[in-house]
Amino acid sequence: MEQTYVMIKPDGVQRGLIGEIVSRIEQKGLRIIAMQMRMIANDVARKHYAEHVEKGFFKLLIDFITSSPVVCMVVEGENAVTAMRTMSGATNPADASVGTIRGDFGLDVGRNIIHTADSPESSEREIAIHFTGEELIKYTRAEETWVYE
Ligand code: IDP
Ligand code: MG
Repeated sequence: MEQTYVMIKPDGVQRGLIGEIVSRIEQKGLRIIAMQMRMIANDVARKHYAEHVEKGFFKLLIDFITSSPVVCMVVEGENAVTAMRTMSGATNPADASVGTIRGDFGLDVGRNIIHTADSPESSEREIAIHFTGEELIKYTRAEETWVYE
């Protein structure tokens, strides 16, 4: 089982998409093992997006992600990192396929609704930024014998 870090961004929360997104994650068969609504502090945002510090959009990205509540999650399942990236769609909603979260609900790269870690290594790094080990809940979903062969 793999874990991935997922965050519904301020635009997703403000646009009333929390339920829709959580529902898609549940319906996929993935297990949400941590979830909390938060205001992201500036230093946490800078750590989270450290790889983009040199980019022209960095300041706007930090201002945006700290501007309003986000929903932070850890999602677990077989190939959870790839599964969540595929469900989220391309970074720019203009390029994202219909059926993906960004493809269905977004239009602008700076308002692309959801963050999902891009690799198992990024996932581990991001989970450690946003959650403590004790906050990750170990359990199984009753339907998992029907999700996995
Ligand atoms: P990802 O979210 O699909 O992993 P990244 O390249 O890691 O995409 O970029 C992080 C976030 O920075 C994007 O989700 C998007 O919100 C923002 N971003 C990326 N590229 C641009 C851009 O060219 N202009 C404005 N914002 C951008
Ligand atoms: Mg990224």
